[in-house]
Amino acid sequence: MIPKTDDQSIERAYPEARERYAAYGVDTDRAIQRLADIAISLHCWQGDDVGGFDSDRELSGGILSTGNYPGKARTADELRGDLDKTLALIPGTHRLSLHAMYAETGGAVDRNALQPEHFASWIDWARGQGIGMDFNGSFFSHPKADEGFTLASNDAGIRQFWIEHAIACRKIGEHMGRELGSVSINNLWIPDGLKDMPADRKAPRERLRESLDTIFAEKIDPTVYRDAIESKLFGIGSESYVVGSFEFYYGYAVANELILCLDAGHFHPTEVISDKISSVLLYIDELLLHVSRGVRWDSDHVVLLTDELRAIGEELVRGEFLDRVHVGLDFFDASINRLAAWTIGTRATLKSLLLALLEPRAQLMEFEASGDFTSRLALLEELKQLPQGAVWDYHCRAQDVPAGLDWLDEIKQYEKDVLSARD
Ligand code: RNT
Ligand code: ZN
Repeated sequence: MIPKTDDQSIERAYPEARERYAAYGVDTDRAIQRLADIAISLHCWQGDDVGGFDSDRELSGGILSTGNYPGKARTADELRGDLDKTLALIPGTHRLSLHAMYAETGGAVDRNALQPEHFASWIDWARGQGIGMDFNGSFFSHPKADEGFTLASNDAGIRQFWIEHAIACRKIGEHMGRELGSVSINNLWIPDGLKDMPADRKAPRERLRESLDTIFAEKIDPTVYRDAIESKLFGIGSESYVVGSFEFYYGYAVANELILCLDAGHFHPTEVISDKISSVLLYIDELLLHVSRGVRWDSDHVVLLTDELRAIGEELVRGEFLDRVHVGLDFFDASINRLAAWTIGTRATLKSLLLALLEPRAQLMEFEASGDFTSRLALLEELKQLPQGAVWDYHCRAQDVPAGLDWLDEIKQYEKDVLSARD
């Protein structure tokens, strides 16, 4: 049985929690106020297993969505309906990260010819929701990506096609930013790489650099639009070599003043992005995160409140980086209810930020500065026992969204009323 929360006990528990935290010098009211201002960019592609609407092709590009849970969105209207429901279950005002392959063209327009008008319904929807939008070029699940190479291809025609796509995406992102009055970040990720040992690691990287130089040649007003580039270590079918590695894009981002995108699943399994944030932000202005959860590999499992997610939240808060780091999500699980996947992952991401905002930072810093590592460790461990759940529930109710697990019933109901009619 899943217990329901009740507003009275949430109201009763909060003042007590506030007092417990106050004893550590932490102001819970301020923490939830700050949390309310953080926008997470929800990825449209959890809603339909990275399918998109511009073709019926299988997902390609070395990423894989597994599972066949019923009720997947089949049209843009269905996906928007699912997002409406999901956004109503998450405290705060967030954003939508849309992939180019979700264009509403009826499949009649190829990716290099996409125009802002093909996203008019999405922009109207976002305006209605009062949210901003981010964008992503789609360099996979397309006949011209079948050889595994796009912007780094040795075929000039293929390269040109994807350069045109990337440029079209920049214009679309700029349009979104202007229309919605909120800076739009356009992230570029390409799958280019090789299954087995390359003889030449250099030439594809030179070609990629040249393609990017062409793509980014035109400057766009940074108050409405920014470019991000996403690195990767390996993919399915690109186990031995990925052209757009971390070093490649970090260097390119520094040299060209672009936003770097760090995906939590794009590094060696014991390597964590939480430790990279404070280093890369010494050399670049802004970061985009793809918050994800790899299980043994870049499996894009639904994000949970793991140690690493908590460490990411801590870094953003402790380093005072919240205004320089854009938090986006990137996971896709087709084995569970897709709205629940979004809800669990986004709520977990927000919880990690709340926990970080509830840290007695001054005290921890003082222990560290005085070399009292014993107290630092003891305090960090004790903090896990404080009534964080009471603060979270209170925040959810104050934001008029379900507390506790109450959202689950709503999703089950939606599954009965809406999703079950889809199969
Ligand atoms: C792939 C990258 C990329 C994609 C999305 C769909 O490994 O993480 O961000 O997941 O663009
Ligand atoms: Zn990603």
